[in-house]
Amino acid sequence: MQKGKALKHEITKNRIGMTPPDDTTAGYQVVGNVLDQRETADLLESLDSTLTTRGRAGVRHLMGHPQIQRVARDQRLLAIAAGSLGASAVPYRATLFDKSPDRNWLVAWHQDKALPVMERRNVPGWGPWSVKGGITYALAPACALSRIVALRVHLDDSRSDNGPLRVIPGTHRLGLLSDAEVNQVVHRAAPVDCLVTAGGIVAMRPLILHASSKAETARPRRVLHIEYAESLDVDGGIRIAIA
Ligand SMILES: O=C(O)CCC(=O)C(=O)O
Repeated sequence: MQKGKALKHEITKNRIGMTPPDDTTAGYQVVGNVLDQRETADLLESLDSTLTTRGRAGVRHLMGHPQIQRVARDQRLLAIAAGSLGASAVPYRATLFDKSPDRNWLVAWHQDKALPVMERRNVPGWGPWSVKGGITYALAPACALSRIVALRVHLDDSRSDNGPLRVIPGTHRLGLLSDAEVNQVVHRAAPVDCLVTAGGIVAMRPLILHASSKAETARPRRVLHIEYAESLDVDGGIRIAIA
């Protein structure tokens, strides 16, 4: 089936099914009230006191941060990741996305195609390669990315006015899309805002088309984005790096 037709079929199926979006069909899932208020406040306090330098959109490569490691390995998060990947799910990368009045940003529609790796290896389907913040990255093939899920831990309420994540359900099944294909799909599809209160989690497949707009209010929207793999060993000796 052509990609456009596949998407239409996927969206129709979701509408007819009228089931709440789940990871298998929609490529994302909203899970409310995972961390309680105290846990969210402690995490924010710890991040505020330790991550004093932030980039335009936040801070990347945070898996070495003790409190983030603890959250990433929390049984509640592992259980959500296991729902997509099976019991071997392992966290490998953490990023803080910090959208606030001081740093108000947007991201255009895209798929997450890059994986951090231990070393460069010439394996078909992998590349181009790059280095970001001292970590080697490769664009990965769709089969490797289908064994990844990201859990976005919300540290603030994510509302329609503070630049929430927007997704186009089902698009993770379309494989790797070119820029022209992304434009085509976005043109026809109805995006969904992922709204959740602080302490809730949005699970998302890396290939789901996603974007976010600038916040229209002064409310911060901070999200800890933790990625999990079914296994750190992926393809032809390539091993995902902890970053
Ligand atoms: O948090 C956001 O608004 C965007 C996140 C994003 O673009 C990403 O995870 O690739």
